Amino acid sequence: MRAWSSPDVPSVDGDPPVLRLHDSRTGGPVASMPEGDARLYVCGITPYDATHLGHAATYLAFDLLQRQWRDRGLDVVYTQNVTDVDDPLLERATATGVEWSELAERETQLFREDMTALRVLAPDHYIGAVESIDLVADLVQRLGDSVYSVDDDLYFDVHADPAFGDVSGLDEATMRVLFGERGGDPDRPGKKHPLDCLVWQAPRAGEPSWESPLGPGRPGWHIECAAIALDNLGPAFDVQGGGSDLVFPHHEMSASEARVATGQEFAHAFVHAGMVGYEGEKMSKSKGNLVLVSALRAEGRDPAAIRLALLAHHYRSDWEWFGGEIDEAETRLARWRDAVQRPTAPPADPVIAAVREALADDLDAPTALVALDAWMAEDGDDAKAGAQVRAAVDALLGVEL
Ligand code: 5CA
Ligand code: ZN
Repeated sequence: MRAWSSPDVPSVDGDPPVLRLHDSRTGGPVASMPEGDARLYVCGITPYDATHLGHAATYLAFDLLQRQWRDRGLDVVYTQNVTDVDDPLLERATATGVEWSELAERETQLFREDMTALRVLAPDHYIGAVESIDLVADLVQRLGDSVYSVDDDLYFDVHADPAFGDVSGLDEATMRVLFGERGGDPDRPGKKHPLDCLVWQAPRAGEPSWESPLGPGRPGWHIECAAIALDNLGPAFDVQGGGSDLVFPHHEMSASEARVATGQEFAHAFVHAGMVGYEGEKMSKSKGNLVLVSALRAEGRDPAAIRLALLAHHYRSDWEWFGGEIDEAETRLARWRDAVQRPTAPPADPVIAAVREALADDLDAPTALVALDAWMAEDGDDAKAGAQVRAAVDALLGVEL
């Protein structure tokens, strides 16, 4: 699939500190950060509705991560999927009388436009489920005996992976509840274990299906990401990312499938962004409590202010959008734009070091913003500092002043 175009990232002088990134699997910092190149997979959208601020916040978190890696001189290989065939998409298409593939293409295109406006770095590999049918069928075959059929649907026996449960660390009762709530079918008769997950779904009336060596059908959700990540990044890549709603079952299942198929670990680290809420609940397409990036843009909000409003929250925190944040961010943006234009300002090096230090501490953007606020408010006599700070804010935070 076509991605979108990435903004340029200026280089910043000086030596950035080593990034300490939180790994949800271990609950501590990622044990060893990549050197030379860094491979990142972030779970992409299911394109049945427009990008909301929760999606944007999650993609922004991994945008910050890439900017940190790039600042350290690493070459980043970034893969993201598009779940362009799945139950919720097909249900929405039927409910609204739109062809499912048209709905997927329309919302994917809007996502590209939103990501471009927010200056989010584009993936090197942007891959849809539909274009990955052969990859998925191949991976299912590599799962060998750990796959069994219920009617004509194929299931993965999660206990074929001795490390199953390692990503989320949840107990089985909690897993069962979450599995049922998040697309799984714990109560389906005929399965060996309630947590076994669908890898290939036989054709249903009125739904799309594809021919494959497994018989006709369509991919299960978790195997889609396992197949796309393994194909584009190989096993044992650096970071598997997404929102915290994906820790279980999605990232648990993908990791188990990949481990059984390859005999190697799926990813070194699992990094998750917190959930953005609105009107008292997680912002979600299924509930409809959405604040859309495209709606804010249509209101004439500056995308740089949307970005700043999201950066004011730590990526791992769960937080709620109330609306006033966008006005505050616009005020901050205007203040910063004036401040970097001053003929002289305080020296840039200390504030750039403070921003780098904050971001190296598990991508602590809110602390970076506070350090910048202080610099913007102080007077100084350095004639080059404005341009230097402007470039650093662009490179490290993706905000164009
Ligand atoms: N297509 C799958 C992943 S393979 C999917 O979860 N799609 S999604 O459209 O529902 O979500 C896209 C991304 O946004 C995922 O990483 C998800 O974890 C994240 N996300 C969804 N809702 C929120 C929210 N309210 N706050 C923060 N991130 C969210
Ligand atoms: Zn995924």
